Amino acid sequence: MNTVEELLNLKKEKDAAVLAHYYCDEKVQEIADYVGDSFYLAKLAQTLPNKVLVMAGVYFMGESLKILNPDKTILMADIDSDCPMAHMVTKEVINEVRQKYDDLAVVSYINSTAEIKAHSDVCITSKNALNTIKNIKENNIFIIPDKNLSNYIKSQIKEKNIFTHTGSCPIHNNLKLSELESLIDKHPNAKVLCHPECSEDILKLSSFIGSTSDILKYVKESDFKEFIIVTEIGISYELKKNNKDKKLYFIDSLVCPDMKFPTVEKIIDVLKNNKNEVILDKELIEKASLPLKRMLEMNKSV
Ligand code: CIZ
Ligand code: SF4
Repeated sequence: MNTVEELLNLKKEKDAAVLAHYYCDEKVQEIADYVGDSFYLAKLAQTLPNKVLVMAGVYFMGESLKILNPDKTILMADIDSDCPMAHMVTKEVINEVRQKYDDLAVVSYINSTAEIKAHSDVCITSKNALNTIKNIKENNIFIIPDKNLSNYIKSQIKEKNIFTHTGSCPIHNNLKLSELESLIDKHPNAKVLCHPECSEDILKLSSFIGSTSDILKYVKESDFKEFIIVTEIGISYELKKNNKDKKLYFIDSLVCPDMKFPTVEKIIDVLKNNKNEVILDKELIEKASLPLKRMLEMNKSV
């Protein structure tokens, strides 16, 4: 039996589906039942009939699946896949800010731990951040943990008092301006599409700023033929698959090691042995589900 057959049999036997993020290795994206960003996957999971979901992505994504689907078994393809940014803010910081403002909404980027979500009012992803924040009734908005995403939102929404935390994605934030500039020099006609986790210097050079799925949509629908893609390199799999007539240039250094931990072999092993289950306390699930559900409710049409 080959790997694909073995996986198919296991999925049938366990009533399981495999969900993968766009940043995963292409072999994983190839065998996954569903591939997407964290917003899409979180929404989708609620509609899936399967008892077991294997998450090929980082830990906060598995947590979000569990929080929104407490009756399902969520297995991490690799239990060590974690997003460093998710741990860059503490509940003490949130509590301090809450004491300073009455009219405050604490908005946590989905790249945060379940505990931080439980202390937040609403979650955002890079896909729905602008729509969500525009529709929040509070005037003071504390966005955690990503300073780059927050500063970008701040530049787009002037009517709110938005303040930011200090966290950032070590991959997107560390991209050197010179690396992007040299790619632009080589391909001066290319549109530059950037993820909002990039630093302000990088975003200044962009023709478009958006989430992974926004970037995918932009390239597919655009009449332009050349694009420089400034986000994690794993997105190249989906982009190349759908845009054979277009020239796409990627940034070699934009690699998230944790997103590459899941492999097809690990997914098989996890399913066979019921390994790496995401277990969360019932009270934590209840509290953390509120901001996630609020996000979904506020973005029904997005
Ligand atoms: O929200 C996600 O899935 C992440 C981490 C990035 C994006 O822009 O899709
Ligand atoms: Fe976290 Fe950055 Fe990796 Fe995304 S690319 S999972 S934000 S470390």
